[in-house]
Amino acid sequence: MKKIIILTILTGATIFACKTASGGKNEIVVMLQPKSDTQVSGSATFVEKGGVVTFEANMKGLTPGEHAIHIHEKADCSAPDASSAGGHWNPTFKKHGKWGSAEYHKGDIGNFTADANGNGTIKFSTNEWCIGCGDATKDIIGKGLIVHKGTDDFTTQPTGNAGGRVACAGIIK
Ligand SMILES: [Cu+2]
Ligand SMILES: [Zn+2]
Repeated sequence: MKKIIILTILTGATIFACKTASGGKNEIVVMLQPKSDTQVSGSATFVEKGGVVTFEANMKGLTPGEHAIHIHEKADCSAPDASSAGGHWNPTFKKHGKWGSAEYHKGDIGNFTADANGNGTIKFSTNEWCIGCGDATKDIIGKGLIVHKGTDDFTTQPTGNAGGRVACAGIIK
């Protein structure tokens, strides 16, 4: 019995070592669920490599045109209007704005365009996020990904006046 337990521990340690050795790549995939009586759905992938997180989202069921997408404070998508996800994720206590400008929230990804068929995609990379590093100013785990009905004007505080929440995903492993 004792031998079996030791073997299990050793095997677990080996698996962990292999995972760490494979270039330190860290990945999470989340599914966007429709909110506010819409048909918006999709998936998003976050991949961390070499201190940079690359985010890509693919969505369908949108109204054609520009839509805002942000990371919000909580991974809670339970409310029909996704209000349960809270406000924009803002661990550094900045004003809402356009990413890369003087002030912006860590969740201010920005806008993307949905085509005439309602399909949209966005890709974004940053070294200001991490996946599970535990640094509260960088860690996206436990936050919520929100797609909006409208466009972020990058000016209105603290929301960008992006309108209702049409899709939501909890960023949880
Ligand atoms: Cu938002
Ligand atoms: Zn914001």
